[in-house]
Formats: sequence, structure tokens, C-alpha cells
Amino acid sequence: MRAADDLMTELRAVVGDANVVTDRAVVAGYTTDWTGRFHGDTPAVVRPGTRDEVAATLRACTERGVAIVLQGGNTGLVGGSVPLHGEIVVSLRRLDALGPVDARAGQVTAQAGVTLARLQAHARAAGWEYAVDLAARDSATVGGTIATNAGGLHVFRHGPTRAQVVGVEAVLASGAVVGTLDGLEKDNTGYHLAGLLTGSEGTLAAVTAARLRLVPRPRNVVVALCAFDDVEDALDGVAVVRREIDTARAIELFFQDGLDLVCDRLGLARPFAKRHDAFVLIECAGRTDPAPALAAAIESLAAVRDVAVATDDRTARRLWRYREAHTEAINLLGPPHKLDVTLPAGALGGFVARVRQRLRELVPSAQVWLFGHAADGNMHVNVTGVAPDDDSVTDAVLRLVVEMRGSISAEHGIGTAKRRWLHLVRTGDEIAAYRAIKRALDPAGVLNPHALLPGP
Ligand code: 2HG
Ligand code: ZN
Repeated sequence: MRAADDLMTELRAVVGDANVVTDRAVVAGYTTDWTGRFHGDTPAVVRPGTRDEVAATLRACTERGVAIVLQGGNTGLVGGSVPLHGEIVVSLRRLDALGPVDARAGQVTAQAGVTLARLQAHARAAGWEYAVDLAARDSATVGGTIATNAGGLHVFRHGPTRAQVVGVEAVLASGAVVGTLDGLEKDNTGYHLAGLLTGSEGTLAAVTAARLRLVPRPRNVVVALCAFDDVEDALDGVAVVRREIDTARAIELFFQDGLDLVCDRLGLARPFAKRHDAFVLIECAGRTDPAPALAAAIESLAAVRDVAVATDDRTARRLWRYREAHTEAINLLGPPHKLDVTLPAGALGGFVARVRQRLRELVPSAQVWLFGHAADGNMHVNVTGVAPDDDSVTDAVLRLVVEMRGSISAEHGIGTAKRRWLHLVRTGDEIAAYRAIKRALDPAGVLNPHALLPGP
């Protein structure tokens, strides 16, 4: 008890009384994840406002062997940013400085707590664009998206978050500050810490700021929603779009049942009078108008049954809502089980049929919702109507994915939700190497100790 009191006293001295939050009502916003599936508890939420305060916070916790969960916007979907084992929450949201866009380099420096939406707007105002985009953009933070190597809507065109990170500034568990924000595009000098820390899910260090690559801002954006009779036709269409249209930057897939749910729950008008099985949403963005090439490609697809095209922002946002609102609409049914998986391109259609069948056999009463990033082979399998702590659904889906030579995490990470299954896709030697890296950077094991790596 004394040790805990000492720690609180020291943390208050570091970040100020107002930033060691223990008020239960406020703390509640940090202890449950966005889906409502993962609930934890914490003695305190610590909110450092500078890199040096982060360093002093981590040092104080390490010296006492007190576990920490780092948190950004708390929009993660794998239970990796909530204190499920009573950890102290260190929220990095107050680190929200955003530097000017470096026009010569096409880069910007952002602190960990800057939201994705703010970063995007900032880049756009300077004639650039930040390539990572995802539905949780208004709350998700730079630090959180780096910790999870977030993917999102533009991965097949621009790569995941790791491809945007030129450098990081990070604080190790000891309080040591490592990394660089110099922004050298070519710097071949040893282990690439920025690459290692991106996707490390708060287990190796606290990323406090990042130097991020920007891409040219496209002036013309066109969105089309195409309907198909089945998933195989839809995936053939996806392949044609990828091959024929160099401005394509998002190619998303969803199904009639998900569209019905979104429209019914959120009161949206249906896009088409007729019902179809599969839908592909395509967004093209370029300096010149991508509409003619997109129209020609769609015209060449005999299997397209219905099309809606948007060339203005309002209509584009309406079409996007059918896809992006899946997460929100599904959550209205109760906390879902979320499996975020990738399949080899050729296996994606088969997976859609097999996962539905396997889950029907396993839990006939469950509802299965499929949607995702078609061009990346990334399917989001959401299952509702199953108790939050029933792992049989996760087990069945992840084993099927591995059978079909896919990955158990495409873009959300492992968190606490999937660490028991890491061995399905990583060998014992690989997991031992992960543990050795963890021990080297965080010898006291205080940084997010229950995420990513399987228990002993
Ligand atoms: C998306 O693609 C996000 O919309 C969330 O990755 C996926 O809710 C999900 O399962
Ligand atoms: Zn996604």
C-alpha cells in the first residue's frame, strides 16, 4: 500500500495533481474499450503533457515494477489499450503538438496525441495528404495508430502506418529517450527502431512523437458502389479495378445482410431498388479526373448488376456510410467478437463461404457480419449473439484462417484478444525472439505486459 502511495505521490509531482485522475466517473472512460467487450479497472489514469513527463512516469513505474497500459484515443479493437489486469493507464492524449508541414520533404512531425482527423486536415491545408485513413479518424491518435500499425482504407495504394513513419521519438521503460525526428528518407544505420516500435502495441516503448511521410493531395475524388450476384464476381471485379485504374485508393467489400443492418439501424435509404449479394465500393483519387477510367472499367464488367456513382462530396460520403457504418451498426446489437484477418487473394471468396458455414455449425444462433478491405484480402469477421467471454468463435475463425494460409491479424493487432492464438502463425523460435526483444527493452516487464505476447 505504501509503495502504491509513494508512486501516486511521485506521479502527482511529475504531471501535476490534476493529471493523475482517480475520479471513478472519469476513469471509466479509459477502462472500457470502444466495443464494450473489454472492461478493466485502474488505480489511476496518468496524463503526462510532455515527453519528459512521459519519461519520468515510465521510470517511476519501472522502478516499482508497476504495470502500465499506454492509451491514445482508445479506439483499438483487440483489448490492447484497456487495463484488464489493474494496470495504471498512461494516456498520451495531452501530447498534441503538430508541427508545420515541411513542404520540401513532404513530411510533418506530430506528437502522439494528435488525432488522425486533425493530422489529415493539417496536411490537406498545405496541399498534401496523410495516407492513413480509417473510420475512427476523429478519435484515433497518431500514437495509437503507430502502436497498432493501423491499416485502414488505403493500404494497397500507400501501405500501412509503418510505411508512413520516417522516424519516431520514443521513451523506453527506463525513461531513456530514443529515436530521431530528423526525417532522413535514407538512413541505413543499424536496427530500424521506428519500424520495430510501429506495431509493438505499447509493449516496447511509448512513442511520443513521429515524423510522418505525406503523399500528394489528389484534387479529384470519385466513388462508385457496384453490386454483384456473388462474392466471386465481386472479387473478379476488384482485380480488374486494381489492374486498370491507377488512381484507385480504396476497394471495399460488404454484403446485403450488412447493408440491411446499416440501413435499418441507422435509418439510411437503400442505395438500390433491387437486392444483391455482394457490394464493392471503389474510391479513385487523382490530379486529373478519374471518372472516365472508372466508368470504362465498370462498363467492362459484365457481372455488375447495379452501380451508383458519386462525383461530389455529399454523395460520396453517403456511399461511404454504407461501408463505414458497419462497425457502428453492429455494435448496436451488443458487444461483438471481432476477428480481423487476411487471406491470400485467391482464397478470399472461399473463406467467405467457409467461415459462414463453420460458424453456423458452431453457434447456430450467432449472427455473422463480413466486410472489409477487398484489395488487401482483409476481411473483418464480426460475430454477435455470443457471450463476450466465449472464445470458441475466435478459435474456430482463426484456425480456419490459418488452414487457408492467412494471418490472424491484418490491421488491428493482437492485443489481449488474440495473444492465445499467436502460436498459430509464429513459431516457438519466433515467439522466443519476440520475448528476447521485450526483455531487452523492458526488463521489468511493465509496458502492456498482457498484450501481444502469449502468457508464460
Ligand atoms: C474498418 O475497416 C475497421 O471499418 C473496423 O477496421 C472493423 O469493426 C471492425 O471489425
Ligand atoms: Zn478495417
